[in-house]
Amino acid sequence: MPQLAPSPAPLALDGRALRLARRDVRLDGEELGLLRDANELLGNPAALRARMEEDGYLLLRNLLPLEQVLGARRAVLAYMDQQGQVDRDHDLMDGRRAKDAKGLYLGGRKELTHGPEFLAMAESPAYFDFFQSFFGEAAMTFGYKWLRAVGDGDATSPHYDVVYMGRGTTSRLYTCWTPLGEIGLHDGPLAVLQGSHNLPAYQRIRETYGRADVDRDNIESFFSHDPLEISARYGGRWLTAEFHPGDVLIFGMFLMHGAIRNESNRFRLSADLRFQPVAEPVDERWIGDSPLANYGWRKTPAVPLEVSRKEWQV
Ligand SMILES: O=C(O)CCC(=O)C(=O)O
Repeated sequence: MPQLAPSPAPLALDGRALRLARRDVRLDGEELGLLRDANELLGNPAALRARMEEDGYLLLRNLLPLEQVLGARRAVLAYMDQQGQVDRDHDLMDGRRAKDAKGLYLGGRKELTHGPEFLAMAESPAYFDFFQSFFGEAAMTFGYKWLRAVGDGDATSPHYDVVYMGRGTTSRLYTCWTPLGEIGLHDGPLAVLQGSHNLPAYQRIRETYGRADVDRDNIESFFSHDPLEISARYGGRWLTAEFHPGDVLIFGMFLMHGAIRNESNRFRLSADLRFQPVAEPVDERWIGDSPLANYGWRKTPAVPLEVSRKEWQV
């Protein structure tokens, strides 16, 4: 296990406005609060599982060795630099956007995601050790790796991950959102809606939207573009944090999450990696040497969000 550094000093809930998906939210503890870390529970799998049930997520600071994360960052930026995306008036590792460079989705690009530097991070023994202990049995990860270089103004809208990967186990499959560098509040950190995983008010959403499959149903995939519309109507609280290389945010398939807008001149680099027990059924779209991925989604215009939600009555 890597050495655990103390958690950073808590941020002030100073009421500043952050753009979450398409809406300004106030960091005031009401509209948006702060994630708590679960580092004190490491080594106690029962307590970690209980915390996951309660909060819907585990924020683990310094889970991954720094050199693995920075190695992956270097590899991603070198790849982007070859395509002229990085402003080389600055150090490569700053990850500044070249003039007019846009955000890039780099998931599934095996020449990058299966290169030695990226893979050393994405399949780090630190993940396998953690999940072996958390599951109490052997863990596996998907062959497909999701990788994002988020540009200025980009912000993911709220969704459950199950709509993309719900054909295997859904109760023991976890997303590991992994920052590949410092991600401050204005650099596009992830935000989660605590309570969307277990509050009774979300039951109908879990049973309708939560049973959709983007390849079969060709839905838009996001549940809303307005995070506060969801929390005002169904309850729960949006939470975010500043992230540092080595940190990992782990959550299940039924936790609503999205991202705060990146307002910086640097790319927000992050990977989302998936882990589950080896013994559980697996969604075949994401494994093997050439994963099929989401083969049917958006091949024709997707069913508009409003139409799906009307049908689901949510
Ligand atoms: O990084 C993002 O903006 C979105 C990530 C995400 O949706 C996920 O990790 O499941």
